[in-house]
Amino acid sequence: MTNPVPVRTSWGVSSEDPLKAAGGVCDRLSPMNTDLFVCIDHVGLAVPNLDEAIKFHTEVLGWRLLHRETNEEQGVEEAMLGTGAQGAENAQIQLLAPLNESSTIAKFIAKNGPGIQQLAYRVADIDAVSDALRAGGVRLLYPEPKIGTGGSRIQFAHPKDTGGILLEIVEPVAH
Ligand code: V0V
Repeated sequence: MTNPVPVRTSWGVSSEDPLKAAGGVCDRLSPMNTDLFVCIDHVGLAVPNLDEAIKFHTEVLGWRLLHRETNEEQGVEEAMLGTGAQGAENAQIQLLAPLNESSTIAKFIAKNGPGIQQLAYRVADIDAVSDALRAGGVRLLYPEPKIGTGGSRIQFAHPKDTGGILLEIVEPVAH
């Protein structure tokens, strides 16, 4: 038997691989532990006025406007912002303004005021991740993914099943 190699973790130094040490717990989680989540794609902010929010993010915070579009189905006018270098896996900020009064963003602002509305994870295969989430008892909002920013495929998990966060999963358009 070989000696265990010390492993540094955020909670200290263990003499054993923490995944092995967790044993049965990791075995049970293994279907979800397959790196299907690529990175944080974006954080979505509900804003009452898109132009004003873009102005604040570009002129005061120094972020760059990368993309702007209207998504009628989702009831939003939106903008994506990134930092200077903006590597492929750097998270973006998504500004979401309501297109009309029945928009989910209008309802969110009426109830909570402007602020963080969603957290979006990028995934490699949205169908596989949707299956895994459903198998884990998470309710998804749509039977099939919808079209999101730039033609991506998007799906949402209900906040009641994710610890109070509206979780979006995004599969970008393949290039
Ligand atoms: C509602 N709740 C939230 C929430 N919205 N909790 C955390 N974050 C949010 N954003 C809570 C709310 O406080 C209630 O809890 C409960 O869920 C039910 O809320 P509700 O107000 O009765 O329900 P609705 O009618 O507002 O619907 C909520 C959902 C809706 C999540 C179903 O917002 C939705 O369909 N969202 C997905 C689509 C979306 O957000 N599109 C805009 C972004 P209590 O009070 O009962 O405890 S479009 C986009 O992201 C694009 C295009 C993209 O990324 O590409």
